[in-house]
Amino acid sequence: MADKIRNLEIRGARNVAIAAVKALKTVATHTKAKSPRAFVEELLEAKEVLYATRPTEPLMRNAVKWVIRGVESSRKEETRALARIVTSSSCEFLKALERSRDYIAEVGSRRINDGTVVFTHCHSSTVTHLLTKACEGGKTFRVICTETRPLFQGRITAKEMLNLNVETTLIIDSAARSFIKQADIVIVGADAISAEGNIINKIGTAAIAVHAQEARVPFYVVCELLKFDPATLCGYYESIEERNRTEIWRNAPENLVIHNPAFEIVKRDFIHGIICEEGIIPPHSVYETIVRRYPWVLA
Ligand code: RUB
Repeated sequence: MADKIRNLEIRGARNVAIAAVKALKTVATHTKAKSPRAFVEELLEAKEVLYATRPTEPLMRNAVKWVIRGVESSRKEETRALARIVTSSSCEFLKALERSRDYIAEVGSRRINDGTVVFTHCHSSTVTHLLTKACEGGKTFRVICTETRPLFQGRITAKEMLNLNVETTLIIDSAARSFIKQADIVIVGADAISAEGNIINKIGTAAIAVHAQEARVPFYVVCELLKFDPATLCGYYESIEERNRTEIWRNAPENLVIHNPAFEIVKRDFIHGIICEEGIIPPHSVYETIVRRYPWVLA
């Protein structure tokens, strides 16, 4: 599972978190640990392997933390009983994630009306779920999506929209400023939320946010609040994954410096609202919402 996450067979923050939780369930199902202590060590080892797959994935880290926390706080003294806790808290987590995604789609789809032009970037399963919901609600809207170099995740979005019979336009990333004027709303996903209420998403998102502000097009982020990274409270910056240079140019001259960051920060000043499991909230209220709703994330 870790290999699949690392080489992007499984991608997008939500899917990565779901895969990690399923991996812990597999560890629990197949464990040969002879003592509860050995079982917890197996889980902690799995945690390290999963954490090392992609650095900019706090939802995955929070998910793993939630499941392991259930085991560590339990008073059960048999390995089998602890394994059952992993299974039940994994299922609980996945169900809660599903409920959040549905509520986000319900709230966010109210911002789409007949004739709305939606601009998006990359492929976010949360964004496409929202657009699917709007479509199922009988709304006729149009989508503009960027191709999202170097790995073209925008094509996944385009295909999904075409499967829904939504009129879709694909543009190159550098055409964003020219096309943003046609949009009524920008909706993007997120990989991480920081303590200041900034978000981290696919490289290219920040330029789109700037263009949206210049063109006075509202810019919304849709994501579960569990993408919050508690380490940012302690002064750490979210680490930005640097991917292989060959994704940009396979046989590039060796002495050419190539940078390939997968993500970047969008400052909260550009964000009209975060559409999450609490509804639409301003970015600066993220921390209070986490304290109230997910205090264990801060532990
Ligand atoms: C995907 C990406 C998505 C977020 C949100 O990047 O940046 O916008 O992960 O997705 P990559 P979701 O393809 O490098 O993983 O809403 O599905 O969590």
